[in-house]
Amino acid sequence: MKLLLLLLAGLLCTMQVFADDLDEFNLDDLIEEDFDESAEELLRQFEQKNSNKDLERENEIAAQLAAEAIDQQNHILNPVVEIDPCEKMHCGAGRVCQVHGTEAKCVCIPECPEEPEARRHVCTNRNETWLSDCAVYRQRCLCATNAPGCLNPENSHVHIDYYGPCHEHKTCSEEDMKDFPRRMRDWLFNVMRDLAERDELTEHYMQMELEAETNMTRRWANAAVWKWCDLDGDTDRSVSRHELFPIRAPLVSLEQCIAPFLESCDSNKDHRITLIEWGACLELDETDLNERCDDIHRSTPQLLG
Ligand SMILES: *[C@@H]1O[C@H](CO)[C@@H](O)[C@H](O)[C@H]1NC(C)=O
Ligand SMILES: *[C@@H]1O[C@H](CO)[C@@H](O)[C@H](O)[C@H]1NC(C)=O
Ligand SMILES: [Ca+2]
Ligand SMILES: [Ca+2]
Repeated sequence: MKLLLLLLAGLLCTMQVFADDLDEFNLDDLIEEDFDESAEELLRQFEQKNSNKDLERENEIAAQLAAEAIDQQNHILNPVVEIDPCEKMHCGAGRVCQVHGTEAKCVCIPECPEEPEARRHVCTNRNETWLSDCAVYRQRCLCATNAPGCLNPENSHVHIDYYGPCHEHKTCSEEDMKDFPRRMRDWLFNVMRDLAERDELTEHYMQMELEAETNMTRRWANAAVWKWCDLDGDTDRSVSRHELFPIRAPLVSLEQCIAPFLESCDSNKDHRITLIEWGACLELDETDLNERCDDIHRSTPQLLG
C-alpha cells in the first residue's frame, strides 16, 4: 500500500480505515490536491514536541541556573519588583512549572488535555495504549518521583514507541519494501516543497528547494539531504535512533514498511545513520549527496531568554 495514501487515509479518516479497505481509494485523485498540509502539520507538531524533549536536560540545568539567577536578582534589585519565577522556567515533558513561595519548581503535570482522536493515542515500548503522549510523560514523571499516581514502577522508563493505539504490526511485503525507497523520496520532496510554498524553510533550504525544482537530478538528493539534516538535531552529522523519532513514531501506524525501512538504512548496524547510509537506502547516487546542512537555526538552543 502507498505511504501517501496511508498518510491521507490516516489523517482524513478514522482509524478503522487503516484496516483492509485502503485499496478502494484512488491514490492519484487524492495526492495532488490533498497531500499534505495536515500530514506535515501533524509531523511538525510531533517534531516540535520532540525537540522540546531533546532540550529537556539542558532545560533542567537552565532551570537551576534560572532559580539561582532569580535568587541573586532578588538580593540585588529592589525586592518590590515582581518577577514570575516560572516565566523563564522550562520544564521537561510531562512537567509544568509551579511557584512555591518565591521558588519555581517543575512538577508532574496535574492533568493532561483529552485527546479524543485515536491517532493521538500512543503505544509505548511496553505495548500499552495511552490516551495521549502527555499522559505517558506524566506517568513517567509520577513514577520517577514516586508519586501516588504511578501505576507501575517500570513506568519511570516508559517511552512512546509510536503514535496510534497499539496494534499488531502488519508485515511489510517484499514487494512493498522494494517500492518503498521511491515512495519515501517522493514524499520527502513533497514535504519539502510544501514547506517552501508556505515559506517555512530557512533561506539555506529554500535555495536547495529551488535547485530541486529546476533540476530533476537534484530533486531527490536535495530533499534527502534536507530531511537528514533536519533529523540530526544535535548536528553531529549522524542520525541516531532517538533522532529518528519524529519521522518514525507518527508513521509506524500508517505505514507498515517505515520501521523495516529505517532499520535497513543503518546498514552497518551501529545505531546511527550517516548521510551516505541514508542516501543508499533511498537509492540515491552517493556522488549527488552533499552534506549541506543549515546549522544556523540550531545554534541557539532555547535555554534562557
Ligand atoms: C501489542 O498489543 C496489541 C494490541 O493489544 C497486540 O495485538 C500485539 O500483538 C501486541 N504486540 C506485541 C509485540 O506484543
Ligand atoms: C543537475 O544536477 C546534477 C547533479 O548536481 C548536475 O550534474 C547537472 O549538471 C545538473 N543539470 C543541469 C541542467 O543543471
Ligand atoms: Ca545526531
Ligand atoms: Ca550506521
